[in-house]
Amino acid sequence: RCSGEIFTRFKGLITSPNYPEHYAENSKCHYTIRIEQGFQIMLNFTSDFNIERDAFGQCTADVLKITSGQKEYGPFCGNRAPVIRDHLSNVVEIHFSTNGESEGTGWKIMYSSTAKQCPVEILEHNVLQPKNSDYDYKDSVRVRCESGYELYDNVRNQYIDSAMVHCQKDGTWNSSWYSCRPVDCGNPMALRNGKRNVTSTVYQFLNTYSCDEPYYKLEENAIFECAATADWVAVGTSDGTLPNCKPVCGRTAISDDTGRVFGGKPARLGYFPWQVRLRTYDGKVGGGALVSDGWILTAAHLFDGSRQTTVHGGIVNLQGLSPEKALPVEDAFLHPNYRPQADGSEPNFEHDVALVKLRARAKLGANLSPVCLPAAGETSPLRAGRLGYITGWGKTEVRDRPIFLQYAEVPVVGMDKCRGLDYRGKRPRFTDNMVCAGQPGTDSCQGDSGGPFVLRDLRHPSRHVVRGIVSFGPQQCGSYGVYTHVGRYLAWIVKTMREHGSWEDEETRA
Ligand code: 4AZ
Repeated sequence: RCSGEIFTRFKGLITSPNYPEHYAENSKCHYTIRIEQGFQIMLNFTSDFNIERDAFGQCTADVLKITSGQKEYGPFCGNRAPVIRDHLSNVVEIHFSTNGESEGTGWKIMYSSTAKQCPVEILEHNVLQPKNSDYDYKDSVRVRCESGYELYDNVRNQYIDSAMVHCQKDGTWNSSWYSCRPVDCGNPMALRNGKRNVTSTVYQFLNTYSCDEPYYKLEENAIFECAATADWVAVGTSDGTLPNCKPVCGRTAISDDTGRVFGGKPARLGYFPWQVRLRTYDGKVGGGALVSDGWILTAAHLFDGSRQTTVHGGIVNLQGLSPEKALPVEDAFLHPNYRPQADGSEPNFEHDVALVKLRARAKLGANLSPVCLPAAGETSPLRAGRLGYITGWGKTEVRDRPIFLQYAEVPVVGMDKCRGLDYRGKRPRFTDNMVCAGQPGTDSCQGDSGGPFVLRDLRHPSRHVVRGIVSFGPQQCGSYGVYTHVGRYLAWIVKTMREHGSWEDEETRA
């Protein structure tokens, strides 16, 4: 009489037979609660609970058991009401059996139900609309992704703006084919003379640029983050331009085996990596010094006959020079005040300085890298006695045209030493824009013109700075030579390089 009853309402009351009077002996009762799928049942025992225990206090005499899906509760007996906190499925079975002996007053269950709830997070990095503290069966919600992520439909293989999803009977969302994918910034821009270092190109990953050391050094900010906008954005600075790999100047591989050009000795590759050789269209040869990856500092007088010139760099040996190995030249800029014949027949080397612009930036390395320019304000006469290197393929004691680049160490001397020399009867002008250097037996000579006179940078002793340009001297070499005082022309050099310092297919930077 107590079996087979099925409860289908969303809430209700179930009691043992005769409750709250004593239940019958030798009975087997079975009740079922079965409500709509997608809902779950909660059971609540009232406190007046009384089921007979056996002689050992165990639940073998009269027994209450509850099952729901895979879950089993009980056996229950005694006089303390059990507590079941779980949400059970939409079907619950209640079994109550009694034996033949004395009995208790039984039990009373109030049951209720709620819709099955879906999780409040559907996808990682999702944004839900509406945003509720809980979602029930049959609830619908619009799914988007948070900033930096995009909603992807893995079935149709496409990005979509949003999707409507539903909380299903089983408490899950029908969202399994959607995901929030991080935006992809793609490969960051390549850096000239540098490298990208990126582990991933998606949202919030970093790219750190580095330069091809030791010939280039990083300037400015080098860390970029993949932003929500799918752009690489500079970290820590407001301006988003690419960093710059700046040529490192003044590096030399020379050891202390100094030679004593005229009185010099052959150089090895890398000793004077800034040294270049110029040959003008009318056959005049001379030297020059790379002062950046695109500019050569030289003497203006080399261009007296022709403005066209061929430049070779990164070499010490002139054998096997071919036009194909030349660094293509774009233009030559002479100092605007240079006048080779200022007053009639007397030679004039005042402002004997020129810049040659290469058609493309040179790739720097151990054999080709620039010398440093003087610092701003280094315009006073050089201190007599300071030693520097002169280099060139000019005339030596034994050969008019040596094959190997020659170098020698010479001191700066007072201008009186140069003034007193014989210039084949001519009287060139001497000014503060010139430096006199050399010593008996060691000198620059014909063919060295335009080449650099470099001094160690007193502040950075590993660096060499071009302080002079081989300009002129007596016909008879071997004593003293006159050099253009580079520090006096820094403003013109910097201005010229800046005004004409852009190359095609390079982005202009601020
Ligand atoms: C020249 O004719 C030349 N002794 C260069 C340097 C010196 C003399 C002549 C210095 O190119």
